[in-house]
Amino acid sequence: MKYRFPENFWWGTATSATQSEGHQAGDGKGENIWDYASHHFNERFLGGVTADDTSTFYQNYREDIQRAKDIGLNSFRTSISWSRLIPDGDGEINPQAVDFYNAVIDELNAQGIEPFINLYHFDMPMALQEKGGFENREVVDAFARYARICYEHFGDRVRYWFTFNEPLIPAEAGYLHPRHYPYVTSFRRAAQVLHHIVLAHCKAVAAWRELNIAGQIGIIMDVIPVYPRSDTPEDLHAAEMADLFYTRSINEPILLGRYPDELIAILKEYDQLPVIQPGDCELIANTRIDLLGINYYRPRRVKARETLLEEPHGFVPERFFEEYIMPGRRMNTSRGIEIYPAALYDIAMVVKDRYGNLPWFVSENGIGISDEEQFMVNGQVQDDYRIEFLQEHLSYLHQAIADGSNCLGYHMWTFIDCWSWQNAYKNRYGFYRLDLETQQRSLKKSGLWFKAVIENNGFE
Ligand code: BGP
Repeated sequence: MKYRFPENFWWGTATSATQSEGHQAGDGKGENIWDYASHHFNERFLGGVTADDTSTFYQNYREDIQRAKDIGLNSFRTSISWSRLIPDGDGEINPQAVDFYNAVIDELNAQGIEPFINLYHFDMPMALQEKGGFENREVVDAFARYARICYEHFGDRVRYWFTFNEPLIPAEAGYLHPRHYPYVTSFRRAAQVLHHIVLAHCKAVAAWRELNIAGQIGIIMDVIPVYPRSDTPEDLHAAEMADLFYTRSINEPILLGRYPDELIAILKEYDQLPVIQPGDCELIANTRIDLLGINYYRPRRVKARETLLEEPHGFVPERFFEEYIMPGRRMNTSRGIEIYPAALYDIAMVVKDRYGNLPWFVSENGIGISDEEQFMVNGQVQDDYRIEFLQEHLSYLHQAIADGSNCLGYHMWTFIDCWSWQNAYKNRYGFYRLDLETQQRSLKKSGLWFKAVIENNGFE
């Protein structure tokens, strides 16, 4: 076989609670920012589709886990909904949520599918958002308490825990380039949110270690590797700045135990430093994870700014660089992003060389396509483009492993077409197609292909 993967490689898929559970107001669940925003800022969601009726995993988890088994997945990531478990974020525990997550975890284990459980996937409880969300330092402790409650209830049956999915995004999308509630535009506030997320991660890791749970704890990072337009000093500097603000700013405190000195110096110079209290840096320095997940979707092509950027809302990192679309590159036009599989190799080498060859896995990678029904033949989506996408990315991953990368698995985004943060159901990512009207699931051609990959632990 041309591409054979290591023994016990994790073959799986990823999803999140808000995007798949549905039943958002049911069985005692509290409101989170997506429930709130998709009703009160409905125009920001494609077709006005709310988070209410996502793909009904809450009601159909048993059948869906059977579907996961049917295609041979050996691991499955989802998240716990903070506001389902603790409706106001910091008070009483909802017993129906405990029952639900117990049932999901037990069902996965019974089917021989390893549950990978993430604690925070963009879904701040609304009651805590009203107190400022992660801008408020008290919410850091509320998160640590929530994490501990999860470990206490489910820790005996979950071996792989993750504190956050894409920890930069709630800061960047919520407080700088507004795509997530509370739709704020302020670098300084974004920086404060990010610092508190880093602390929340550290405290959640500490709580897990205190409980002496068998298994591993990690985090899931969104990596957008940066490629300069040319090797002129200006373009190289622009690329360094993009990397500093949007990758190293979060990867280095989490993976190397400190913020980059260059970042702190720039934030001081522009008077944008968040409040960092005594003891914070020590906590960050003393926190280590066991396992890293990396979500990869696209590269970031960067060049030096050709014109001065207007900053009506104050400082933005883009004053130092400009992103551009490189002519002639392959694009996923449904999402407007470049398809660049070779980046997966580059990412693997960064983990190996810069982050101490930490064990890691691809925790999300996939292709979102609109109007997939046009590819339906006899009830099955013929998504050859997805098969090609996966083949190419996996072949670079295979090469990286051959070159010493400590990569343990590959999780595709996503299992069943799911709701998304702004595009709702426009772009479909799943191995299973979801018919929104009937909620019926049907396996796409790529799902069958992936099944064969898992059976053979590789492909030709
Ligand atoms: C990742 C998120 C996922 C998922 C995916 C696809 O960044 O972790 O939750 O949504 O992106 O992106 P989108 O749904 O916006 O196309």
